[in-house]
Amino acid sequence: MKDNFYITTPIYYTNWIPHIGHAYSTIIADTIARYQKISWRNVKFSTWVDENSQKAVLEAEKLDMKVMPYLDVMAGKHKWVWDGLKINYTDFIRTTEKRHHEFVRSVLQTSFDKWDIYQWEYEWMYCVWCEWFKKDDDLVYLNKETNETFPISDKVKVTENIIKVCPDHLKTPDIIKEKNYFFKLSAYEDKLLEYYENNPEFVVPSDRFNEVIAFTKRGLEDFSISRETNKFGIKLPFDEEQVTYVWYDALFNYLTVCQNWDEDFWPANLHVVGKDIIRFHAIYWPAMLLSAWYELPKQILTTWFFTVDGQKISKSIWNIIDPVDFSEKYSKDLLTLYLLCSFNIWQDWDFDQYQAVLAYNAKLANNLGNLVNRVVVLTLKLNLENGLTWEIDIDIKNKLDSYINNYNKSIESYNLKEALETSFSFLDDINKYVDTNEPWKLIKDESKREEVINIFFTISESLRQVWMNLYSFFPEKMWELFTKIWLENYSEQLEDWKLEELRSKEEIFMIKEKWEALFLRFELD
Ligand code: ME8
Repeated sequence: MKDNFYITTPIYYTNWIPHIGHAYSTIIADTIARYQKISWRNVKFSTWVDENSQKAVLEAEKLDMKVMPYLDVMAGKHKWVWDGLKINYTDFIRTTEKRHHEFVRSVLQTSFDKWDIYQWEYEWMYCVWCEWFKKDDDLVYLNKETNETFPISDKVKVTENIIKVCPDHLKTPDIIKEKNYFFKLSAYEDKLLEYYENNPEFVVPSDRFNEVIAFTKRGLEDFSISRETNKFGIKLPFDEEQVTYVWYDALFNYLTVCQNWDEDFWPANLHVVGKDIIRFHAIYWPAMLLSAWYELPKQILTTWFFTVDGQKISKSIWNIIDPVDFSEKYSKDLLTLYLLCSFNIWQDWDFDQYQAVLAYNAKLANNLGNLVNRVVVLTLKLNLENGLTWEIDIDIKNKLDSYINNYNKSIESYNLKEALETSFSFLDDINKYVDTNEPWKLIKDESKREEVINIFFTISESLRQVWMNLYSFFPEKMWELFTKIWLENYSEQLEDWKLEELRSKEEIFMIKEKWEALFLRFELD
């Protein structure tokens, strides 16, 4: 009986075409999903677009389009990017879908009936671009003449040229005076702290979790969940003059896709989110779920941010690195390797094409590629007959066992960088083993044939194991490999969740002809 595994990407806004930053979160989720699938789990992997936003309405207006046709185009572009990157999602959902509207309205009603949602009139600053309310402390001063910004703590006098703006968008927030509905987050403080305490791995990496806990302990404020001026969105069931925005509207998407009567995927095993939205996922979201009587997600994996060539990714430069173009220019494997292996998820970093190519050449073209070539050359010279017996080198066998152990630990804890690194470091060991044993010299001596055969099978068994572990990261290339070496139905078997079974097989593979290098080196322009 298979366990269910449910993983999600963030719910992306539609006023962007996904850029390399979005591709980062999605490729992480896709890799984890694939590993879970080949490890005998029934996987649901959802991705989405967050459509009911004021930003989308403004973008459509700018383009002189009606909102819905604009959203259709943008949803299509999102899908096009994920399909272009061969992302294996099982659900793609839009927040404008009817099933989502109905579900959100039912949840809102539940929380309203519990007195967790109440009405209040207030005046506040609001940045449309963040879709978030701002306090004075959240803003910076902007000198319109010099375009310089400086902190609000400077207590400068506001003049025509010096204005208060949102630090991320450099725009003056709107002043909003409205009667809105609020969610009683303050009522959930103790319950949340109790959940954090009982689930010490709820948010990883732990630094972010500590911030979440400290923030909660400082005291939580209720937050607004509806707008009376917006007309585009999900109408509140208890006040049709207002629409809900961002929180109920976006987050409950994670549950809308779990409403099929014949599936049971909730609670989610893993939400993958960026550090910008961790508070909403680790504080607001669980509180809203508790209010509506749902179980809480098991874990949230938080990623940091990257810049491109030192610049913050913004709409004006997003085309510089379009993930589909990039993976067509080089390869999807190069993109995956660079995103997942070069940096820890808990640090900000710069996306540098030069470094991406270097990493690919070193790890896939040289380390793995050369070893594969060596095996090809060796086996063609050996001219192997069927029915051979062989023994794996004991030292390598120990290294292999500890490698598989480490790999499993890393990938089961979603540490993809470590899973890749441990694979490449094991390949280093194998390359060293080949250098030391020099089978190409031994092969000239007929009396050493048995020894060479053992060396060959030691390498090939090691490679077979590494390939299966790399399958979650580079499925197409590994599939190509399995086919070339006559382990033809391997990919199908893996896709049929048979990783463990294949791992324990002692398999002999055949190479019958020389082939082109698997991972071609890229020259740097
Ligand atoms: O925030 N580096 O959507 P969004 C790494 N709809 N990751 C990046 C990145 C970068 N430069 N830029 C974006 C939203 N991301 C809302 C969420 S929840 C109530 C609603 C990734 O389209 C990262 O995962 O702005 C980040 O959290 C997500 O995209 C934000 O996507």
